[in-house]
Amino acid sequence: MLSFFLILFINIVYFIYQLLTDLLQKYLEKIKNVDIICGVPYTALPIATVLSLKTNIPMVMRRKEAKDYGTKKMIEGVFKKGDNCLIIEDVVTSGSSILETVEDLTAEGIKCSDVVVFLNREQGGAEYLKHNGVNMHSLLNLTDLMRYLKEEGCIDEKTVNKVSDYLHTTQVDHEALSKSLSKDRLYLSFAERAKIAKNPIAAKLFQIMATKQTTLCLAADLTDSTALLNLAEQAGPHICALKTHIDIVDDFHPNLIKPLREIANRHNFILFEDRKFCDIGKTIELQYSKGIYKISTWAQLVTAHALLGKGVLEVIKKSEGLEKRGVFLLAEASCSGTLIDAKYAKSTMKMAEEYPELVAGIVCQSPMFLNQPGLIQLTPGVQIDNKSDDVDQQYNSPEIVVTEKGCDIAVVGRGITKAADAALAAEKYRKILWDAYLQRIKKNHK
Ligand code: 6AU
Repeated sequence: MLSFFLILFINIVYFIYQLLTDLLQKYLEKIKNVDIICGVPYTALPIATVLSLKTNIPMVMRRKEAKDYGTKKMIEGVFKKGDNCLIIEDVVTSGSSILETVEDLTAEGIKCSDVVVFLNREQGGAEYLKHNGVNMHSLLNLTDLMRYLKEEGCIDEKTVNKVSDYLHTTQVDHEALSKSLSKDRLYLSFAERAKIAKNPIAAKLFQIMATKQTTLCLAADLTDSTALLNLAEQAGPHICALKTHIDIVDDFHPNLIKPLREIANRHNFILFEDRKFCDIGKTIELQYSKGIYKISTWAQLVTAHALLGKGVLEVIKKSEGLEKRGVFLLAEASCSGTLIDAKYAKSTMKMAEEYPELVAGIVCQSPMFLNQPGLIQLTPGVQIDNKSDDVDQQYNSPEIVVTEKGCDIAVVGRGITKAADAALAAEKYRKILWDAYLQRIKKNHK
């Protein structure tokens, strides 16, 4: 007897899923170029699974938490960067779960412009999604559902009115939602973000970016000090920061710092030493302020790894040197084969949030943080002509990093240092990056 009811139950569930996925399939015909589908975890997962089996369109799965073993990926499945993903959801109220899914998919380079939902509760979710660039298609909305149920005699007029009153009084607060959108750093201007930044160098950088109209950080990876000074002079008018690896300069002498600072002051850019500190606090303290480089006395910005914990930020905060300083924590790398995973990136982000006065931003490859407009996303691995170098570096174009990867400041090295005319190349990168930024913020200022 028990097995009879079990089989009956499974058949009913199967029948319902078949029915729902038949309806969904109709929508797939309307929405062009769907490469993959993804159900919003967890209720929509089985629906997306049945739809995937039926249509032969591959499915990816979003985890709510990264695993703490194995691959630790947030998105599981087979996909390519640039794939168009159709999102599936059962019921929509505010749309925020859908946007969380969109955020994780976008971080993997997957495009998400459409979502199909079974039931729209008509409480403002569709408008909120639209505002965030996602079109919502619903099979049914609550008003129609009430009407059908009443026509079939399942509910009376009183219940319909009750539901309708409820919907009117529980609309999603659009003002609060648009305020939260306006906090999204991708749509705020640098001038606005300068006022929000808690780290003084980040605030200064935002001001420089806004006034010089540049989001270009030059990676001046040269080994000769005269060539380094010449490059700083030529590119100076086009950049907001000059990033050095000071320990690669063959003929380094402390006397190099004075003219370098003079050029930086004259052209109004920040000196940034990409030291990528990663050691116990005491050692970093020495590496930061002692030795021949005395980084703390001239570099307003430095990079650091979060791998060994908070010690790095504690000592950079307290060491002797310049009064105002900032740190960029590295949360994602541009090279192939990196061991950094999503969980590590999230932990790095958490560490950054604990030191708002010190951390100027995050070195990363995707829009990891959206609601912290005071932080800067620094993205290396940017070049127009190449997709990779002959070792492990991977490049994206300047437009893509700004419009799709969430980059605020782009780091360009060999794209400029190897060009026949460094000043011309720097101006070319500056313009492309700036135009892409203007396009991006337009969304919020329409
Ligand atoms: O444009 P390139 O490839 O000539 O130079 C890229 C610069 C180099 C790297 O040390 C640095 O960016 N970099 C970083 C940074 C800035 O920390 C992180 C990363 O993931 N990839 C990367 O290339 O100076």
